[in-house]
Amino acid sequence: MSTTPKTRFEDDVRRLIPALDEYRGSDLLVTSPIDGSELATLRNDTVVGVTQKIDRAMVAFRSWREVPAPRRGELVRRLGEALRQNKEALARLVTIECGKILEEGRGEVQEMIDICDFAVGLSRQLYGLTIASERPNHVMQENWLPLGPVAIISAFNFPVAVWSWNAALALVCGDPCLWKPSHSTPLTALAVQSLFEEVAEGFADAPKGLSQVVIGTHEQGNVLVEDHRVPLVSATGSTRMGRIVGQKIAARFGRALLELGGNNAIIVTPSADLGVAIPSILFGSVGTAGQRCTTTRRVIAHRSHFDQIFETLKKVYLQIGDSKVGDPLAQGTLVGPLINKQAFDDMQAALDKARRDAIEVVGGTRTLTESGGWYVKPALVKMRRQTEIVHDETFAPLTYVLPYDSLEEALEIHNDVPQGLSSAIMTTDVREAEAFKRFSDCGIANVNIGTSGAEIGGAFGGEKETGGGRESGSDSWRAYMRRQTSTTYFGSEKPSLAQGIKFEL
Ligand code: UN1
Repeated sequence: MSTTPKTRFEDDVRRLIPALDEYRGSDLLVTSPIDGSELATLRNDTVVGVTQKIDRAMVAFRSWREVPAPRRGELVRRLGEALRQNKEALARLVTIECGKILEEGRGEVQEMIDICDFAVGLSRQLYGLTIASERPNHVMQENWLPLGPVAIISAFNFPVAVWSWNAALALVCGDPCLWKPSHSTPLTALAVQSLFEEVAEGFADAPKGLSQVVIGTHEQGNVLVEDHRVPLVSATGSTRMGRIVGQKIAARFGRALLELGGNNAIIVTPSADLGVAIPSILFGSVGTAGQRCTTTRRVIAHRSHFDQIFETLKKVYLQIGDSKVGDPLAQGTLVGPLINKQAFDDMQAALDKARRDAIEVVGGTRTLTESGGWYVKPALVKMRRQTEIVHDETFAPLTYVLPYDSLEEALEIHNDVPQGLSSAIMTTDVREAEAFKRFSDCGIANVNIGTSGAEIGGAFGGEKETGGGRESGSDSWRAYMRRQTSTTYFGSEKPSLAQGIKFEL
């Protein structure tokens, strides 16, 4: 697949990171999952270096919070414009660095543009309340004020979009950003940082250090997590990571916004329109090579069409495995590589466990071994019941198909996993749809729409081990500000006390 492995993507990296040489070092080898070729070797930030970046963010905060919010929005509008102009090149770099197909790379950059547009509007709508006071000549207000530097710890699978959901909101809210990208995808972060810096340089109100990138692993991330000057840490990744980060932040009374694992299911009822259900299951299950937190991992199908649905999916899974797995830059590819060997090993381990109780296993084997990347044929597993392994999130294209007899049972199976991110039901029965929305314990509950591919306008996140955070649309911006209740007395009489208390000399 690759011609000259070491140089194949050099131009793509250079085009978006003109100052690449400044970041070079010998700590962090960055490779492309497409063919294993080296993209760059970077220098990690030192612990002292990260602390200095927090110092800089604190200085930036002092001036940025004084800039009127609509003006802060103007900076984000310009960032959105820069992203529009560089959409194709950045999408390509996303594909090169994390392996998702180019079409999805474009979708990811589009999500960044969308959230910038959203945040620009928001910059004129950071509304507080006026509250009726129980006392004469008093007015009560709720004010929303900038919070401080926000740490954004992001994962490899959405290497740039997740930053933008946080950063676009944080910036209009008056907060500087410190971004610790996944150690697998630091180059896309540096590319976005370069775009940001170019925009910020032409914007007199933007202080130095308004957005900074921290390169490294969990060691560098930990400095952000433990520093009390960082009031909010927004972390996306595994439940394992979230459990550690969440506890550390709680110990210093910081605020954590956690987006952790998912184990998303689609219930397919007898009334489902299969012309709607099957494509939704496919995109949700094998899209992004099963490496979205919203990936469909379980299909819970009514026993009356359990076999039929499995057979229909099996046919398409085999077809995809034979002809649609490959170079994510090539047209026609639907499934790119896994991020690394570990992801492949984890998938094989899950399949080994699943086989013990499975009725049938389709796909799941390695393919394109000569490519230098970890490519797999998507796996479809027909299960008798929801065994222990089905409770785990395996970050790969591995879909379990489970039977159910009554809607009540389907809902029980649905909620009986530790994660609570996304969910869906395929039905043409309004009663089933409404019952599902009320009963699903997930942050996202869709009807006749798959589990992945949420729009930015809604609040994104989930319950239980998914971590409870909400980012992106709706009123998620509130997480990036501090709420203040203020009561003002504007009368000239002796002021009265609340609750009718008399306190006379
Ligand atoms: C993720 O996988 O971390 O809803 C985010 C979706 C995308 C975001 C996924 N908009 O699938």
